[in-house]
Amino acid sequence: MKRIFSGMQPTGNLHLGNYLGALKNWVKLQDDYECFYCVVDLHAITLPQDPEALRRASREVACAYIASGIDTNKSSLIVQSMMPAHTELAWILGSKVPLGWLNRMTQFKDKAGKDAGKQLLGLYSYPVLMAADILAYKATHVPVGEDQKQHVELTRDIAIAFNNTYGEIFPIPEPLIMGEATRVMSLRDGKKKMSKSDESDYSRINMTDDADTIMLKIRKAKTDPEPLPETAKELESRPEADNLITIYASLADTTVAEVLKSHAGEQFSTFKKDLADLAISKLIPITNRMRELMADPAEIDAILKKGADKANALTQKTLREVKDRVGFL
Ligand code: AQP
Repeated sequence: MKRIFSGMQPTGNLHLGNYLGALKNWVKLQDDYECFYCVVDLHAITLPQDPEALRRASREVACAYIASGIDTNKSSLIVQSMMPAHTELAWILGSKVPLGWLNRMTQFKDKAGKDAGKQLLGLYSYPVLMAADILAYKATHVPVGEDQKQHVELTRDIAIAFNNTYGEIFPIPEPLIMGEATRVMSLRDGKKKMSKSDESDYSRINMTDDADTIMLKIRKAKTDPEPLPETAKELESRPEADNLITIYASLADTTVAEVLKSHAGEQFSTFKKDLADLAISKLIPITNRMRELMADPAEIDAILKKGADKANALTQKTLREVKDRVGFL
């Protein structure tokens, strides 16, 4: 059986990168896989969070999943902290992870900056918890954006190490990196990933932005003075132009080559107008649905409880198996 696990952190507003790099693909996978889509709140607290804001953001992420097309009759919506097996398994797996493996993780290096020694243990051991998230479900596939590929590769190494020591328990999960927009870049700097934690709100399109804000942010997005080229090759040295065209292709469910076929030679002022119209037509219905869902937190909590019941049954079974192999009473 093919099973999916993936998640997003409730660390602020979800943005177009989360949507195009992950969420949009999750929706497509629902018919072919058994899917568990998680709000990873334990990961969120590896950086400081206000408790009330965290609670609200956790429900908001769940609403974004549903509003984007996750069908709760097909897929399970879950919140990481409601399944104790995630953290218990993380501890057990941690006993198989050499520090050298964690030292290679670029996300920690990026987030810790020059002051790694002052960072908290949770941020450093984040990838081990992510491995436990995936392996507790015996997931076979993990749809992620390009930025999370390294963590899924580490999960594979941990699963192999564990299986080698204790016998075959875990399938070796495959990363699924799908679509044109595997790494959406900041609207202010085409070399930087679009991210929730970027100080500038103009660097990203939030899934809660209204139509005027989307229009303004795209109009202000950094570009260069050249018109749209004829081939993708010519975009290699133009990161901002490349980013906007890739976003267009992904939103329109087409390819960069197709976008260039119909827009080559156009000035960016014209193209940005088309892009804004397209983004608004795709995102605003999701934003409106999110708002409706957020008005009924009891309904969201009931959906998350149903997901947790199913996920707890499955992950406790994995955990029991692991504990038996390790030799716990
Ligand atoms: N810019 C992006 N392009 C494509 N995919 C992206 N993802 C995130 N940013 C981009 C994908 O979204 C999923 C959930 O990510 P996350 O919210 O758990 O964590 P993150 O990758 O740390 O997201 P941010 O926005 O960069 O958060 P901060 O600023 O808090 O670190 C993942 O599948 C990820 O690949």
